[in-house]
Amino acid sequence: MGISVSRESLVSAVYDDLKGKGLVSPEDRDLCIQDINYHLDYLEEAIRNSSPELFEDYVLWADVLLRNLGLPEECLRGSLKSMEKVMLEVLDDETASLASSYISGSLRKLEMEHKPPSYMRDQPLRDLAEKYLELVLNTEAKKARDLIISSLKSGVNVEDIYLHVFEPVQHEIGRLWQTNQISVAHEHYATSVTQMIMSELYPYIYQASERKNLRLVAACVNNELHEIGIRMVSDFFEINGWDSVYLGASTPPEDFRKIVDELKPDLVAVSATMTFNVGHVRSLIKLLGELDDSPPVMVGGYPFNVDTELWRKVRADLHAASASSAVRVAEEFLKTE
Ligand code: B12
Repeated sequence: MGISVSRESLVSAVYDDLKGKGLVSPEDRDLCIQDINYHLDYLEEAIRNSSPELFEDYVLWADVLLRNLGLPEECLRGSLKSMEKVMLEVLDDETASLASSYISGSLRKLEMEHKPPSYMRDQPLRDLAEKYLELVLNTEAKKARDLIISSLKSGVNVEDIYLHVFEPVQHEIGRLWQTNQISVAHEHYATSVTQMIMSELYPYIYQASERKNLRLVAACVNNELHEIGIRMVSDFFEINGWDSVYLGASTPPEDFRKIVDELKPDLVAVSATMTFNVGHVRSLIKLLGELDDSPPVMVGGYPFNVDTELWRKVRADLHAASASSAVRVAEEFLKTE
């Protein structure tokens, strides 16, 4: 179900309500309108997928972000309450009560503890991960690279470096940005160092002894820029004897369809990190389903881990929460097909 009243009139009514309550000043108008639009994008996508979890997760995330930017807690709560009030006034009863239940559910969640914990927890290779994090935060790319290459030479395998160093460090970088402890520049630097080192690891990745004569095409959906997760997934398949064709970030749907039609893979892996891109996953799956001999589609990424039933709702054939389980889940699926 969507929200059918014009977006513009909805947003300006919410803004007027906030102005009336003295929660926004005229000089903050543009920023406030941008935020209301962002809240509505997430609410619409959550409702479209019958997923209150997606909206709750977004609201908790936004609260941490905004409070760490120094905004008073009433800012987000006030916007959500104004959104709820306006929607109850202008939307049809069914949509309004659904939207209202999503918003009030998220307001209740806001009352609970939701400070994001550090990702540098007890895990294998924790010391290595902490050292790597420190080096990338100190802009020491060469030392970070030497650290990873020397641990590989001393016997640590690529999969463990991916799962227990790169993944938690990238997640931790995200948490540090969200809590205003590092800037976008630091995040960009860490990400580019991680990508630079990953591209040096292909001699290890292409070592798989037994080839399985199975082909994967893997990519991010249109508009999705977070590409490291799906690249790891693609590399795990390669390490396990598949031929992986990795396309990267934001892949136009028509081109995705054409390459799948040309290559006839045994499996397609699609990634989305941002909830507002889940609709693109849904339409890509529909498009691929129209091919003769359409291959099974596996999906994954952040929203699919927040709502563990979301993969079924977008009509994917299978889902795995992480690169560590993706190959096993795929091979079991293909065996039973
Ligand atoms: C690096 C980064 C970016 C980079 C990405 C660059 C690149 N080349 O990839 C850039 C700067 C582009 C970026 C942009 C944005 N980002 Co960003 N980003 C990150 C960060 C810090 C790391 C991502 C990463 O590398 N993760 C490491 C990989 C290994 O982990 P993963 O993605 O979770 O993948 C694993 C699983 O999810 C799974 N998986 C993933 N895909 C698939 C697919 C299949 C088929 C399967 C089976 C499994 C699977 O397996 C993977 C490996 O185990 C994250 C933090 C985080 N928690 O991830 C934020 C984060 C995702 N970004 C965030 C935000 C808000 C944004 C922006 C909106 C910021 C802005 N205001 O512009 C934009 C949106 C851009 C867009 N349209 O896509 C938020 C999202 C919050 C939310 N609740 O929605 C996060 C969580 C940061 C935070 N803590 O606040 N970002």
